[in-house]
Amino acid sequence: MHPVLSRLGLAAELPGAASHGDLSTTGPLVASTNPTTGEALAQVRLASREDYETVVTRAQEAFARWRLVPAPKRGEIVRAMGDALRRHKDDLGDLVTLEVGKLRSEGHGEVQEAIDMADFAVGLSRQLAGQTFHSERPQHRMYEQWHPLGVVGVITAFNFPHAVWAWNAMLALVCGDAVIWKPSLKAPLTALATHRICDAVLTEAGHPGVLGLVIGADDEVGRALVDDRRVPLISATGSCRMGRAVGAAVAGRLGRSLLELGGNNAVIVHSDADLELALRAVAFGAMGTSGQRCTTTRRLLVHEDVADTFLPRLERVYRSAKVGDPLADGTLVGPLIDEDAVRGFEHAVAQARAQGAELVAGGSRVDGPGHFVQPTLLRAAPDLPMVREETFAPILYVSTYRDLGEAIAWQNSVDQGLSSAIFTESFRASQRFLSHAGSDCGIANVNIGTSGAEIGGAFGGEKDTGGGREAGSDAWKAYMRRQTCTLNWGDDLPLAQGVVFDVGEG
Ligand code: UN1
Repeated sequence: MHPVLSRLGLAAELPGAASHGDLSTTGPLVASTNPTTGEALAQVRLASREDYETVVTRAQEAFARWRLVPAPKRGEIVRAMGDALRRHKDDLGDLVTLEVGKLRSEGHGEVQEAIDMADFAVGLSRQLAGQTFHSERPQHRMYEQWHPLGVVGVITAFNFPHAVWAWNAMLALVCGDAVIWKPSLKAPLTALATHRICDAVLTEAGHPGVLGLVIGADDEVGRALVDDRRVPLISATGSCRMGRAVGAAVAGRLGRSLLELGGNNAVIVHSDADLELALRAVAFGAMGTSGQRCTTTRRLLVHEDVADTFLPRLERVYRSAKVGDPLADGTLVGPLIDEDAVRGFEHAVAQARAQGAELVAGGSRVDGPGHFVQPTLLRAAPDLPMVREETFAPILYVSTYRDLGEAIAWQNSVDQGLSSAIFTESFRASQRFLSHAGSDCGIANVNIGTSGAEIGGAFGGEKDTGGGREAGSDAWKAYMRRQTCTLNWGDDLPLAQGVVFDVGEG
């Protein structure tokens, strides 16, 4: 067994559900494999429908007590959680790399993102503030307050197997909610290790069961969670297809969903761009995490005037980028998550070429163990059907433009609306991009790439990206219920809107 797993207390065979301590689960065994080598890291016995029931029952009981803890005290426990993550940062970061294949610095960056979320949530625990309003009625007062919501379901994808849970869980915890996590079956070990570290802190503080984990099949455990009226909020990160199904199911029971789905993000390199910055940002955005971020740069729109300078440089970067072991120094492109992802890559490249795209660099899988592909650059008309699709792989479609209005329209022409960026030195161009008639995405950057957002702002996007906002800003409001309170301290009962309703008593 890999030493990182032993250091994190993980065994070769693990139960796929946990709340206070692990449960002995009853589903089939699945292996978690290292995408770099194709070797199994450990096996997890999946949670069944009944195991889910145990976790949700415990979560409900735990919520009833947890919501009574003052929010700043909940914040202190979240602070201890952040400290526990700090202590395990190296091992957890390496585990992320082992299990999903992102570069070591990105694996460690993910744990840092969770620590940042904990810090953010600690501050927030003293700021869960509502507004007060002036009543139209004399001697009346109106205000709103925010109460804990209940048990929150968090569904996460393989590509951010640690941080995205933290975006949700750290907020939900200071808001007074219990959390049930259903992680991707492609990254169960990271979920187990993360859960155990954070659950130990809560349990020691006297709150077992506030955090629950169910690792199980989508059509069994996922379905049960999404359909469960005891879970008022489902926060789901993943594909647009998944989000459509989850959103419809949760809406069907009039629950609340927070969706963070696919992106088809573009970078515009304008005629006056700092090409050095643009080059580095496009390379990281498009090749980083092997193109498996929802924020990955998938489309590049380059102004005609700089295309002949910029594109050959980009091509050289693509040809020289080192593909290989994500734990090794110097690697820029690690593996895709599995064989299905490699097939998706091959299909996309073949389809784009059949539709008229021209291959500039890459285009093939890399032979050998593991699921490696070459970072791939294609010249393609911006309206090709394949360019409009999100393929979770390092494929970048490049087009040129003459007019900025046309580039912004192309950037907005896809179904998704997550992240966008422009590289320009021009005040006018950047302001046009950021204006209400500019980018239609949830994230719009100037001289910064599409990926790698900080946690301080709200994260999410429009259209098929699902409309949810997670992490910073006021994203916490999704995890609470708002109550409007009107108080009468006078000795009369005036009605709003001047309505008169005089009753007599006989
Ligand atoms: C995702 O891919 O689901 O902005 C999230 C970024 C990261 C989060 C990506 N902080 O690229």
